Order: sequence, then C-alpha cells, then structure tokens
Amino acid sequence: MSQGTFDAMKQSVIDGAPERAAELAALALSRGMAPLDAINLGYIPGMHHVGEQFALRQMFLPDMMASAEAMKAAMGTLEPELAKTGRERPFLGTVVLGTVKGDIHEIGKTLVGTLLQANGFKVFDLGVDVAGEQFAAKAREVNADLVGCSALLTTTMKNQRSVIEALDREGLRPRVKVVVGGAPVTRKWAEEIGADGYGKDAVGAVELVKSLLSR
Ligand code: B1M
Repeated sequence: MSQGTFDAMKQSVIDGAPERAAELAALALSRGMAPLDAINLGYIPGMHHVGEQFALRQMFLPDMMASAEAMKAAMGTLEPELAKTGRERPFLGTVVLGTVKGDIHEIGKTLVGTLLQANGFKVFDLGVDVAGEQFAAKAREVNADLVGCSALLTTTMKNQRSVIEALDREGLRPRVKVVVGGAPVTRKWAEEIGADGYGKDAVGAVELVKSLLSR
C-alpha cells in the first residue's frame, strides 16, 4: 500500500473524521495491511500532528477531542485484528493495566493492552483515572505478575510513583513488577520512582514485559 494511504489515515485523524478513519482502516485490512503498520505509520502520526498544533495553539480542545474520536474509530476496526494474532500463543503472565489518577488519555494504554493480549498475556484493563489503591487491589485479586501504568501529562506522572507506593503498602513488591509508559515518561523517571522498566511505545512495552516476566 502506498504512502498515500498512510497520509489519508493521518489526515482523517487531523480532520477529526471517525467514519473516514474507520473506512480507511477497513479498506487497509481488506488489502492485507498489517494492523500495526496502519496504527504506527498512519494514525499515530496524525495524533502527533494534532498534539503539536495544540501546543502551538493552532488547534484547540474540541479539535483534539474530535481527533481522538477518529483515532478510536480506526482502533475499533484494527484492534480485533491485532488481538486475533495472540489466540494460539502460550499464556505468558497476568498484567493489570491502567492510566493513572487524574489522567483520561486512553488510546496508547489500550493499544499496549491489545498488543500484550496478542502476545499471550492475560490483561485486566482498569481504564483511565485509576488510583494507586485500585491498581494494588486488582493486582492482589488476580494474582498479577505485573502492573502497567500509563501517564500522558507531566502533572500526572507523579501518580505512577503512587502506584508503586500502593503496591509496596500491600506487600506486593518486588514480586509484582511495574512498567511505566506514556509520552512524557522517560527511562530516567522510571529509575527515579523505582519502576522495573519503561516502555517507549507499545511494541517496546511488550518486549519489556516479556523479558521481565521470563526472568
Ligand atoms: Co491531551 N494532552 N489533554 N487529550 N492529548 C497531550 C498529552 C499533550 C502532550 C498535547 C500538547 O499539549 N501537545 C498535552 C500534555 C502536556 C503535558 O503535560 N506535557 C495534553 C493536554 C495539556 C491535555 C489537557 C490538559 C487539555 C486541557 O484540558 N486543556 C487535557 C487533560 C485531560 C486529563 O487527562 N485530565 C487533555 C485532554 C485530551 C483529550 C480528552 C481531548 C484527548 C484524549 C482522548 C482519549 O484518550 N480518549 C487528548 C489527546 C488525544 C491528546 C494527544 C493529542 C494524543 C494522545 C494520544 O492518544 N496519542 C496528546 C499529544 C501527543 O501525545 N502527541 C495530548 C496516541 C497514542 C497511541 O500515543 O498515548 O503517547 P500515546 O501512547 C504511546 C506511548 O506513549 C506508549 O505506547 C503508546 C503507543 O505507541 N505508551 C506506553 C503509552 N502508555 C504506555 C504504557 C506503557 C508503555 C508504553 O506501559 C504500561
């Protein structure tokens, strides 16, 4: 498929056009495009553009919301295909996942969850705006091997530390590993708060989780 298809996907996100985004996703799948290529090379660049324009005050909150709807419409078509690839894989571990308290960004976190599932992990996705205590309670309930927490705001990153503190209080550390991620998160931050690792993107997160749980 041509660069033109990826450009059209990117544009559908920039335009905040959910129907167009979903239509392009379905067309791409019908022509044999790998769902992850559509996400990484088509739709995510659209989100990055929107984020940049928002920072420059060239786009505003309603635009960002419309773009998120377009991205979610595309993901609604692509994620079931991504998830299918995992069905015949061996079970590799149990992960509790969520976006930290105060933060409602869900797209990257959901993508990480879908890819983990596709790679053989059982994933309990707690959604967004999740407090440390909720992560810890779920981790205990399902006997999780790992907790993954996403944060997209510099103001909510600190709540990743709260998740680790809640797991500590429950006596679940260091048995339950912790992986952090999200646009403002860095390896240095992960080290500073005592996380076991940092996932730069969804593919990197899966590799990291695999390596942490195989030890
Ligand atoms: Co928001 N927002 N937003 N937003 N938003 C950002 C994050 C921002 C960078 C835009 C900007 O100013 N350039 C900025 C944060 C600035 C900062 O803190 N440094 C920002 C802001 C300011 C805000 C509000 C405060 C705006 C306002 O109200 N004035 C507000 C906050 C709301 C809140 O959470 N309390 C807000 C709201 C929103 C919307 C609701 C409109 C919408 C989210 C809708 C939704 O998710 N349902 C939204 C969106 C869409 C964005 C941008 C444009 C796109 C985010 C996204 O979905 N990216 C974003 C700009 C940007 O990121 N460039 C922005 C696509 C997604 C696939 O990537 O989430 O990065 P990402 O995930 C990646 C990696 O980070 C990684 O893997 C994923 C796949 O590769 N990853 C992990 C993510 N989680 C991981 C976990 C892991 C491992 C890897 O392990 C567990």
